[in-house]
Amino acid sequence: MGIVNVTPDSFSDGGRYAGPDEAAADAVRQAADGARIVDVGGESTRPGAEPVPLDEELRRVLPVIERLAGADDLVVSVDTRRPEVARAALAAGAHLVNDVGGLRHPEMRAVCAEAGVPGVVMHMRGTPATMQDDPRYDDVVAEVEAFLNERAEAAEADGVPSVAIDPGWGFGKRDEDNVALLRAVPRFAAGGRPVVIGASRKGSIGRWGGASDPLRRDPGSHVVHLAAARAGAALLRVHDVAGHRQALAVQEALGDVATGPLGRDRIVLEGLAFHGYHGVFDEEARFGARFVVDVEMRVDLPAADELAGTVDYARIYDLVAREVTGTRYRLIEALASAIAARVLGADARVREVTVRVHKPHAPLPGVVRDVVAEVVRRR
Ligand code: HH2
Repeated sequence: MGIVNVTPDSFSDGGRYAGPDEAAADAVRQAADGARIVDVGGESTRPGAEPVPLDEELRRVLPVIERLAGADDLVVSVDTRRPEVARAALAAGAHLVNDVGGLRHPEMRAVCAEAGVPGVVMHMRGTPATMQDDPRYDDVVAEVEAFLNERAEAAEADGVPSVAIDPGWGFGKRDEDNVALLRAVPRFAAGGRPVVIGASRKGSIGRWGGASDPLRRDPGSHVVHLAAARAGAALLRVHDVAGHRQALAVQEALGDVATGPLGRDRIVLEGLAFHGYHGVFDEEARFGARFVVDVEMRVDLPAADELAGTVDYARIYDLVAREVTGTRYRLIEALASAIAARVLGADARVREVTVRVHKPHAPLPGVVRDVVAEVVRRR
């Protein structure tokens, strides 16, 4: 997700564009660099920022979104806390709403539900004006997780078709809170909702990396976002799209040289069979079919003969069973990746997991022995 801040005062790139033509052209360039989504925002939410008037926010974002409407292969997101802005942006051609307010406003949820578009729920402590005034948590991961689950469930109950969750890097967080939340990405992803991380050029990176100028924080942003991707984040909100694309591609090419040892040993559960209701057709939702799952985990197995020291495969079986029978997915690859996220979230000792979902009775017009989707996810 590339960032298009149409603001005079964003912390790293405020005042970047002379007008909407330049902002729209930059969005198209970011898409060419590999962004799948461009996030257009008209209000800075940096620490200490005051809200901008509604008509000013509209005046900033709408001309850019109008210019992007209909562009091929470009998903446009609007970064706003206001239902009025979200509604106008969707009418102008935006496809998704990114709300740093966490879709707390009922009207915001109604706007997404009526338009049938997904929303991003982000966690923030307080408001941008006050959020960095000595934030403290008893257990930051548990508190953020409870908030995200509650807000996402409320949005889904109100008819928002899909919800991504974002722990809100730097939004009322100390440096150590950001680290704890990054470590917890597999736990957030295990809930099945796509996880967003947006650390790009933010203060922690400047402090750790000795870079007071936000424009010099891209290398540190790459490091945070590579870790987030390895942990299972589905979306990275970034300024430097080309740089992130390159860093992700190199990480992929290096395999375990980049990610650390995978674990010498394997635990494999093979041929777990269930009746599930996955598929794109209505009949599949109604009658269901047989799905078979294999899970292969890379771990370092202990020498001692103790269950507590190893991955309990009965627990893994239970979570696969719950995912296959409890939730309906249209795609078996989505089911496979949800299972992989759950496995990584269930046990920190699993370094990598391969999940195969077989759909031997896939509705196809000829004789087929099997259809399989395989995903590999690494911590
Ligand atoms: N961060 C910012 C704005 N919107 N949305 C999500 N989902 N996650 C984030 O971490 C996030 C966000 C703040 O960054 P930026 O847009 O670069 O700066 P500013 O708020 O000053 O415009």
